[in-house]
Amino acid sequence: MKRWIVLSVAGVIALGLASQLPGCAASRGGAGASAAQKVYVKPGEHDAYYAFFSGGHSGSIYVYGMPSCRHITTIPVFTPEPAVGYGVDEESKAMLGGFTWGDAHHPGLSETDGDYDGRWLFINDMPNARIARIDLKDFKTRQIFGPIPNLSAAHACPFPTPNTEYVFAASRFSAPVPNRYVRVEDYAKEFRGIIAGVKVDPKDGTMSMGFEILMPPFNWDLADAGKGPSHGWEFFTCYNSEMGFDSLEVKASQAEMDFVAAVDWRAAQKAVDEGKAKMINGTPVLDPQQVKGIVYLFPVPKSPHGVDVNPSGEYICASGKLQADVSVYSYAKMKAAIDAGKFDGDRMGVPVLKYEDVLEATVPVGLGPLHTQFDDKGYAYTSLFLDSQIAKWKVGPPWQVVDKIDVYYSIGHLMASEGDTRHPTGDYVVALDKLSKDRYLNVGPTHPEAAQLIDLRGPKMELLYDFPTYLEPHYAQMIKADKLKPITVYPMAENHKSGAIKTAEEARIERKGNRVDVYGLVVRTHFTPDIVRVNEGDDVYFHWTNLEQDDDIAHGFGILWSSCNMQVEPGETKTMHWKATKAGITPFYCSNFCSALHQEMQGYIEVSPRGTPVAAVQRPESEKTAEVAALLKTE
Ligand code: RUQ
Ligand code: CUA
Repeated sequence: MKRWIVLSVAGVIALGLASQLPGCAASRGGAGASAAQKVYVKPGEHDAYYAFFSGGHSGSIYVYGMPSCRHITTIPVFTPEPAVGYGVDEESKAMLGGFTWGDAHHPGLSETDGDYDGRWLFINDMPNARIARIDLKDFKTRQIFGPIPNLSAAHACPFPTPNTEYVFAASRFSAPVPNRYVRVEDYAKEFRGIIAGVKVDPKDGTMSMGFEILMPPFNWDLADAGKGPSHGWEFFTCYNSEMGFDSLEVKASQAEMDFVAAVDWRAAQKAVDEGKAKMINGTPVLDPQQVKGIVYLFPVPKSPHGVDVNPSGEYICASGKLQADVSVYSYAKMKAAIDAGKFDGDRMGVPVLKYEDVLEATVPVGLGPLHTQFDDKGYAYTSLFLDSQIAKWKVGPPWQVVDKIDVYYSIGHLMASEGDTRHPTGDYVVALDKLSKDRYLNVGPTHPEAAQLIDLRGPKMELLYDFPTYLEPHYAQMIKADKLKPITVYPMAENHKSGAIKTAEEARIERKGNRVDVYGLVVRTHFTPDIVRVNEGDDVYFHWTNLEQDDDIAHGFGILWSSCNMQVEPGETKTMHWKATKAGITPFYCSNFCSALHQEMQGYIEVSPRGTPVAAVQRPESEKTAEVAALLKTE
């Protein structure tokens, strides 16, 4: 014991000496020390990239800074979030449409000319077949489109096209279209898959229905948009072309080949515009048995998962997840075979191209290839779920693996910096591991997921950093930070909300029958009005406007004994409903720390027994409004 202590003291001294000797850093700390420097962002400085991680079945988006791997914020999308009142105020509650969860898989940044443009982020809710649009000007969810009719879950979604003309959704499950009672045993006859093209308004990002295509009842899995020469096409993988409806883990792995579906979305939209679609549940659906030239299939070995188009748009990479290869297909060859009409029959009206007519190369990457990303030097990076590795390989002859790195553990997606664009930056790739096992302090049976930052700038991939994520990112995207210019306050001049007021004198409480509307202001450190008189049974709508135009001064509005709490950001107006169920006194307060007198920012709702006469219009006392008016002038 004593000897050990002596030795270890000597060791510490030796280490201390080494650290003072120039040039010894590498031998001392090894890769750890230099890796630490590569992720270190000094206090007060900013990261070079934003990374948007899907939150899986948490229904949210997690925002990280890269390379520091710091979690900056969470954007609520498909799930209520009480801290900010998402799903509590009337507008976001309506947007959630009665759902309280989503399963968010694949963030898709908007693109212009095939590069991320920093305008919007789209994200799918797989089970409820919805797509949300987040505005990157304020990092808020602004539209939730769906449930998309006729679609049983949207996994291959949203994968925007190079000018964000479309986002897509394809059914993970098949079901009767339109949905109706049938026997599950009649699967092959009665069930169908759907590929949906959702149009995006180029001005404001508003999504609307473009077209749907009736597909064979396979499980449609993932997608990617063509770019460059292949712009105008969207590619989808599938498994279960065997059309099994039970024990899929066995039945969906029987056939040697499944498929990629290639959709010519311009042709599909044209067919709809020419009236060739059938309306099903208010949605134009194209049937490939009748409408030709909109979709084709080509074979992919063994239940593929990911499909990824390389930056030049020439190659389509799909990996059979039960294989050890990535199959690389040539867009030019696919197009030539289509133009020559070289088909090998069809599946429910969708022409099938021959494997050997479209294949360019197979790359022996390792076991369980799932997804592929790209850099700026002509290399591809494929995640290997079974091997828990990433393989780096050359896009082009001799189509060989040049490097591999271990990840911890069981990688699903991987994402490269600007990795889905025509110009990936080649700086980093992040491994999104499905299992973290022992990598973090034990927090009980539910472990966090693990993400790992890997440096791509040297000749070999280098693991820089591990960081845990909450349940459960699938895909993520990384965009250069300087492409985003988020606002810090909502300009008051642009606030046209119907409940907004802009001066203290306009503050008032109006009654119509049982409905009471409170038009009020929140300003450091006062609610105007701070006394609200209503009757038992009233439906009270609070419209609070935060008149502040200072960075980071948000106020909260929380009502005791209720589920009512929300945040009102500078320049914003939000409306919240509260039911006066019981006579008595109910306090409310500012729930978001805003100033030294934050604790004083409070008020009372006085609820009188049913039938007590209450004024149709109440105004806060004039001396109080004058006080607030004076406060505003000094701002
Ligand atoms: S999927 S790995 Cu949506 Cu690949 Cu999860
Ligand atoms: Cu306003 Cu705290």
